[in-house]
Amino acid sequence: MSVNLNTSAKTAKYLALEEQYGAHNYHPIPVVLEKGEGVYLWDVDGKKYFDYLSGYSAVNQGHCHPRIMEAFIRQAQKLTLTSRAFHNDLLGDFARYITGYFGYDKVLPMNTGAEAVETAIKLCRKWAYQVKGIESNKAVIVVCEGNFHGRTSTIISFSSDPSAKEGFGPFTPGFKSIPFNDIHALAKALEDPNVAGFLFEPIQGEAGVVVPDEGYLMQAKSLCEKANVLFMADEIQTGLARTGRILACDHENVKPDILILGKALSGGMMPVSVVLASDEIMLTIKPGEHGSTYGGNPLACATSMMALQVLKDENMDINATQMGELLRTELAKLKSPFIKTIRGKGLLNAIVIKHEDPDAAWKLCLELKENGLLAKPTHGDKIRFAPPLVINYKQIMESVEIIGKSLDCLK
Ligand code: IF1
Repeated sequence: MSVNLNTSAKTAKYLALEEQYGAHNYHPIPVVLEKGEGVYLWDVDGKKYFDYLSGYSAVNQGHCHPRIMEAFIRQAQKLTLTSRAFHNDLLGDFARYITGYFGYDKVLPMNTGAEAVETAIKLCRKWAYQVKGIESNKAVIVVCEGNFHGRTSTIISFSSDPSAKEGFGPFTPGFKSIPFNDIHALAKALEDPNVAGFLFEPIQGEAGVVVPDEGYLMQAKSLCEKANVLFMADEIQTGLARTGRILACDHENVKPDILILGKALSGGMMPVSVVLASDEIMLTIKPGEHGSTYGGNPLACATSMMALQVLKDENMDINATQMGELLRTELAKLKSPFIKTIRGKGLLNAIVIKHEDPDAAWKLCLELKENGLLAKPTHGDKIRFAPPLVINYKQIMESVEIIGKSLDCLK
């Protein structure tokens, strides 16, 4: 098996700077990007690539979408941040727009996905004590093994991935972990009267795009309703048309009690996240009990309203469904001995590599880079294929040709 490691002198210069002055908290594919447009990225040497990661699904609308960029630039020249010490002329419109878009009473705006997950955890606990009547500090939130909800100390407290939590203790109590896609395990966990919420990803992204059985979400929602437990969907990665519906929960017509969004909420322009819920839940948090400096800033409001609008205007959910089916079908046609599994929904897909070399997925990604397609392995043998939702038939076919050619490096 040949491994392509050649990088240009220009690229090497950038890599050296990061190595010298940046924390070593990532191991990126050795490519230095300087331009993005739609499904394409260009590196500092002018080489063009298909983006098959989409900023971990933060760029669903395509890089530098013209309408989102225009809204971002227009607002950036006017007013970017007031803090919540004062009102601004966009937060009210944004709140009305996004609550109407998803069908909730209220929105609490934050910035990163992890902050929105933390907000959802705090809301769930407040609701548990004030509304459900659980004894103070006794609330339990059920989570799933294989989850990824962010990198804060509380969130990694309930991670099942040793590399995410090793050496970061002590951990936050109040979480119970159960196997994902196991409805009996959930039913058993909900027998505990102190359970306040069930936090889940409708499809587990970092775990390697693990799609639950048909009906799992519907049954889970029903069990939570019967147990008076909040059904809390982390749609930070699966939401916003990525899986072929505006929300992955829409595939089973289940409505979360708490909906958590981030990433593509700004079309990749800036960190914007939200938590959506009913008045009964949202109003348990009183003035001064939660917030953030940038949460609900006017630039975020203007940008995300447009980012949401273009999803609908350009039917990106329908395109994700059609192009996702095409991608999985064409990958299967390769009949590669090195692909064990092809799985996904919409344009959130992954292949599982079959090879005796534990680094095969990484080496394949290096070859893909050489051939003009950027992707990255997750958990060793899985490679996520998640291009922007604006990808078209011709681009999918060209991508599959690159993937087919690159697989030869594993011979
Ligand atoms: C990294 C992947 C990881 C998320 C879900 C919350 C967050 C994420 C379902 C937190 C963030 C990012 C984080 C990034 C890599 C990527 C990721 F699954 F998308 F591939 F890590 F698992 N809920 N996912 O996926 O949102 O605070 O990052 O805005 O940390 O390496 P954030």
